Amino acid sequence: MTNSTRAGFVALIGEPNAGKSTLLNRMVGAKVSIVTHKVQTTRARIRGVAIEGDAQIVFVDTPGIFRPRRRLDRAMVTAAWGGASDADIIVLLIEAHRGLTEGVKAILAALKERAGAQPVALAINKIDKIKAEKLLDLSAQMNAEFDFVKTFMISAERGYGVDDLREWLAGELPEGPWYYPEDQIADLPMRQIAAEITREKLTLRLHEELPYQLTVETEKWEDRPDGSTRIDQLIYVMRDGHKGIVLGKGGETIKGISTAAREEMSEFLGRPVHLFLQVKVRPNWLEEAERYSEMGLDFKDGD
Ligand SMILES: Nc1nc2c(ncn2[C@@H]2O[C@H](COP(=O)(O)OP(=O)(O)OP(=O)(O)O)[C@@H](O)[C@H]2O)c(=O)[nH]1
Ligand SMILES: [Mg+2]
Repeated sequence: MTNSTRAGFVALIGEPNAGKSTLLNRMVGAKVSIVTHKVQTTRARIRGVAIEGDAQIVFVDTPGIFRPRRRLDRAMVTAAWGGASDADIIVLLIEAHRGLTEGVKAILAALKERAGAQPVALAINKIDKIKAEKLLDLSAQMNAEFDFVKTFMISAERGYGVDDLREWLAGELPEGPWYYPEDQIADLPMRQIAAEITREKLTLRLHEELPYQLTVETEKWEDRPDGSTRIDQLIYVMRDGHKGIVLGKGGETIKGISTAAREEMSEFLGRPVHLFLQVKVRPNWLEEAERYSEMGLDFKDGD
């Protein structure tokens, strides 16, 4: 055999909202990780698979890295660093218009401590938001702070520079057999993807702290003989008042959320979906180990 394949893991790390999930979805060519304009959207590690020539690149989307306060925050940040340590290559995403923030500095300091573990590339994202001449200054400033193996200027949303990044990553990965079958694009269980879709719609429609105080779990999944799927999900909130807000006047809010989520699930699955959402008040869900395992997080990481 003269044909040799390459395969490996690329961790996308960065501050919340940097565009990691947007980039993962673009690389994979499908929406496997939810995206919102709010910080701390992604809660666990999500793998998406891209193929570039003879290379299989497994992108690992991670929660944003920030100063954690709650147990959930700590578990998320630990999951992000765990994603980095398992990877062959790390890509640090920063936002072009925000530049070298305090949060980015903190991440660079942590990267320096584990220096040499893996090569780290820099992706300056959201270049559609700033003028080209400013980008060169930012790139120089970043490279003075850390020894990046390579710097890319991209727009994950518009697709600029993304092909270059993917081609470069493919060439850097070690030779070896592919990790996943050719047609697999994600390794998240369907029921978890479905829960994430609903959480995205909740996060988009609810305000302030509420999105951070709820979680969604898929309770039941039934593929019916008529070709449709029935999905039952629970939305855990912390207070009665929150339940009222999620439901909305006459159930209007939850109805809108349910419709949006159902449509996206149908599209993803390629079959009609009947979605049943139930809101449950669970004051202490943030301290329940089972909630974390459902999210794909380790409860003990929050200690
Ligand atoms: N203008 C612009 N917006 C972008 C770009 N990439 C991502 N965004 C937007 O930035 C916001 C955050 O994107 P996400 O992909 O959810 O960011 P993230 O890094 O995964 O965020 P967390 O999961 O919270 O850590 C969304 O509103 C995206 O649409 C880009 O290249 N240009
Ligand atoms: Mg994300």
